[in-house]
Amino acid sequence: MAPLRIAMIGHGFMGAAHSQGWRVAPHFFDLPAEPEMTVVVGRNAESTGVDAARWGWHESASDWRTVVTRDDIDVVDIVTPGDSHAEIAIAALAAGKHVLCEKPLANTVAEAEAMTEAAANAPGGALAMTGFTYRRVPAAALARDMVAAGRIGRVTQVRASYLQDWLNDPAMPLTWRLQKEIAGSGALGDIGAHAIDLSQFVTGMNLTSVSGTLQTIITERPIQETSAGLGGTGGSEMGTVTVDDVAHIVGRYDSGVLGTFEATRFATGRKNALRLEVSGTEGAISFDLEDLNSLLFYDGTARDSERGFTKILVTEPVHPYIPAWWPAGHMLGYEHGFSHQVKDFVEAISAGIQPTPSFADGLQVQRVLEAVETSSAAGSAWTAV
Ligand code: SOE
Repeated sequence: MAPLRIAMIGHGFMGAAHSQGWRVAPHFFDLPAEPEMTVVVGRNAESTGVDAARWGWHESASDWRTVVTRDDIDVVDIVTPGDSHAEIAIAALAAGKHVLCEKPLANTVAEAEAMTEAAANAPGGALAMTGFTYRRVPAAALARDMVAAGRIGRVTQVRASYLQDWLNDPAMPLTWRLQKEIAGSGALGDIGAHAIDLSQFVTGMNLTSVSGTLQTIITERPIQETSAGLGGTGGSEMGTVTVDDVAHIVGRYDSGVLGTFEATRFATGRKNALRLEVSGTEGAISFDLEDLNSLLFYDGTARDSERGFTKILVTEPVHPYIPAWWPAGHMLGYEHGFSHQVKDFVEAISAGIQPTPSFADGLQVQRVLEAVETSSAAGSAWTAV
């Protein structure tokens, strides 16, 4: 079987998650090519070496520019903060490498456009994909299948939210996710982008205009001294938070349907609740990432006396991705989405077909994010995407 030699650029939280995907997927799915975890790249040689060894990479390096042009690399996987996505992706695509890039695709629409252009003109059939991993949670994929099959009738309303609470603590330091020049935006791009993408994926509709309101709840935070998980520790010196903490959005899809969105990292008690409810003329589906093995389905065509949301345990062999894993009822977790992403990406590359979500799909979400920022700055005026 042909090897597919991977270079991963970045080694934070997402680096760990992507490594898990690359390492595990070939052992559970029959892939048409064999991913080889060739090299992981990070600025700090020592910590990159430690992570490379822990996660199963053959080597580590500190200069991404030399790595993305290496002859023994086929795929570049970008898991850095948003400010370096465009430069790395464009260089890798120009060198004919396939690219998987974390979400949001970039920090600005201009960058995302340049990346999409680079993907369209990449030499040697190089293909690019945006890492909206939650599309690959089996219950989310089932939701899409059910909506596409007409099980809830015509979609009439969408409500989506992505709720976390890790910024509630004022001692949480000023990490890169709180700095606009590195992250692009705050809750909006970090987690709101997932809610927007998932809603469009499940309904098959695209947002065309938005009215948004952004708010920063804690405007000053301790300058970061050590890092751990999403945070770390800060000192006594304070710095300014330059991104939103909360995003509220009303959006209109191309079908005319309205959707509401809330993205926040201040939803006390909510840890990683990406929720999507889609109402239709004949039923509804409801998904919550904090209960990711199940999907709620309301069948409005059932007998009056028997109507109610039914909890489908999405662990049956007939469900998306499940046959590769465990017997029914033996649950999956957060990390399985990354194996599913690898499976779909490798299959598309081997078949020479465009993987989804493409960079063009990532660009479309980027346009929504920018429209929300423009709208918020204009007193929440309705703004075209
Ligand atoms: C932190 O808010 C974070 O890790 C996001 O950056 C990810 O995109 C999301 O999947 C989980 O939460």
